[in-house]
Amino acid sequence: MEYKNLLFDVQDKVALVQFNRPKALNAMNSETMGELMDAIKRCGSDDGIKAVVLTGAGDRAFVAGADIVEMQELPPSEALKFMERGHETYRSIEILPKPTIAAVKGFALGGGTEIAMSCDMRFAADNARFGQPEILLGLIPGWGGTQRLTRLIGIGRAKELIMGGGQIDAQRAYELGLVNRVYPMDQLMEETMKFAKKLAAMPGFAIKMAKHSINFGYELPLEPANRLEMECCAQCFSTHDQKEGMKAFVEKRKANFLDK
Ligand code: CO8
Repeated sequence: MEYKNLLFDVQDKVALVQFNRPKALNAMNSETMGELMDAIKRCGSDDGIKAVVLTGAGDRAFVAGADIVEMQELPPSEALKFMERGHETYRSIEILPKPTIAAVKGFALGGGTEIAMSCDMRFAADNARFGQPEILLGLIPGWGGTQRLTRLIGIGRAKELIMGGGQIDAQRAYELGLVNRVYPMDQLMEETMKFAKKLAAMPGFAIKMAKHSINFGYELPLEPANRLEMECCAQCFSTHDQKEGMKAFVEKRKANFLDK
């Protein structure tokens, strides 16, 4: 698929997916949503890709939300379809069996904060702005914001942001646990790519099992969640990389992981 609104590049086994609609601050329209879904499928099926970074091209925006111009006249049935496509796409990011990092420069509002929250980690530039301002448009978050934000920062703080419609800066997002790291703008991409390449060099099956156990265990009571963890960990013992990792430790040398 040719992309009109995304840039797609692979560097050292890391896919760099950049939202690129600068005139609309990378607002998410239905065309971009289709391209994003395609890009995520590509990341999942290409064995040469071991980690994914999502970011906005330029410095002004990650994604400034759903495209308000496109959605303003939608009847509820069409709005629902757009929401379902968004949920499907964002969920495909969340459960991609490879690590994902959102590198946020500038505005990540509404659907932009929601995409970032579907990634495993969020690294922010010091100019990043987060928020769920949908209330100011007479609606509520529709791509997972009421749920993922609540799980990430807690119910009271999520209600404050969603009902108040305010924006927070990168430092506040860090304090709330919404972002993992904050960097000066000119260091964000270098540091994010460095960490993504580190993840890409990890034993891929163990990475997949860690993500699976966290994602699917998180909503379970502790007992079955711990059982899921044990089963995921036990499966790692079937891999070359587990044997190699332990052998290398015993032989006091660097492990040579083969991703199998
Ligand atoms: N949609 C469409 N166009 C946008 C959007 C957007 N979300 N955000 C910015 N733009 C456009 C502006 O209209 C403007 O276009 P133009 O130059 O043609 O006038 C251009 O981008 C630059 O924007 P500004 O001039 O406004 O730049 P500022 O620096 O003054 O302000 C802001 C930047 C604060 C980001 C401001 O543009 C803004 O508030 N944008 C809207 C943010 C927002 O409300 N986002 C949430 C949208 S709703 C949502 O995401 C709900 C998802 C639920 C799914 C529902 C599915 C049906």
